[in-house]
Amino acid sequence: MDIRKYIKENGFDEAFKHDGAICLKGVFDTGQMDRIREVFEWYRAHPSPMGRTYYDDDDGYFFQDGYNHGAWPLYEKLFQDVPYGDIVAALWDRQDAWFFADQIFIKEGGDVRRTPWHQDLTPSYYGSELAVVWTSLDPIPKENALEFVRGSHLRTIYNQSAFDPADDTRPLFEGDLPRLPNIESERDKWDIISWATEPGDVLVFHHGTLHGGGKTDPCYPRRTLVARFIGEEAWRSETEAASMYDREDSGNDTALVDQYSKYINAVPPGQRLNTNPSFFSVRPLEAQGA
Ligand SMILES: O=C(O)CCC(=O)C(=O)O
Ligand SMILES: [Fe+2]
Repeated sequence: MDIRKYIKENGFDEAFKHDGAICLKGVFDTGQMDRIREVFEWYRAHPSPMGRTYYDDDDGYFFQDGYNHGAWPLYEKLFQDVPYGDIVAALWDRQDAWFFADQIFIKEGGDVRRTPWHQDLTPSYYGSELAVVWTSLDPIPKENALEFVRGSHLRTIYNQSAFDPADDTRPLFEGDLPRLPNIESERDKWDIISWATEPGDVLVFHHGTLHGGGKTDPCYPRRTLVARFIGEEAWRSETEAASMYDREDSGNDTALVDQYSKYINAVPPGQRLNTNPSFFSVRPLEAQGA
């Protein structure tokens, strides 16, 4: 498949700009999904100290891990076989992209509640070329899908969610960021978009887009490999990434945020994020003549 053509002809680049979330259908073939599964399985078998479960009183299993530096060489190899770079570069109308962060999510083994609404962005960086590529190994019906608030990446940056079972909007960070709105209790007031997906489909969203994950049930587990990217238009702001964190009761989330803050804080304020060589270059396969 000519991904750049598919993205242009269907206006996904414009949709990404305005909506902050898109769904590309059938872009990875079964061989490429096998490669994604290999990375996912390695990652699952080698969790980082930041890996943690949530909502342990619930029936099912909900695990998340991120900034697992041991996984980075596997991601780097994956991008030689699977055209992640082509997707994000085409969405930004660029020839270059840089890897920014790894992550996995597992929801399986029973009923697992919704993932609270949140953004993946903090005020320490910003830009139009920030993309999360979200690929599930499992088919996902619309009622269980990851959901997005259309256009929210162009508006307020909220505090993040502490994933408190009793209060989805309880802030994770100290400081004066606005608290997350209770989107779930007033869904009709928000322009929510989502898609049923099959393995091979890919969701791409801006780091600043409000998103929340649907529940899962025993028939529909959700195992997801996430890759985050930055482009030329991705900037370090004046805000220190770690300065606002509530260290008292955020559990491993604080360690996770600290870990990725190191990479962001290594970039001087006002500079492009890609000046940090830790964020390795991911050339589109097409540009390499593949
Ligand atoms: O899979 C989920 O439920 C949450 C995914 C998410 O928050 C993310 O990919 O950033
Ligand atoms: Fe997220």
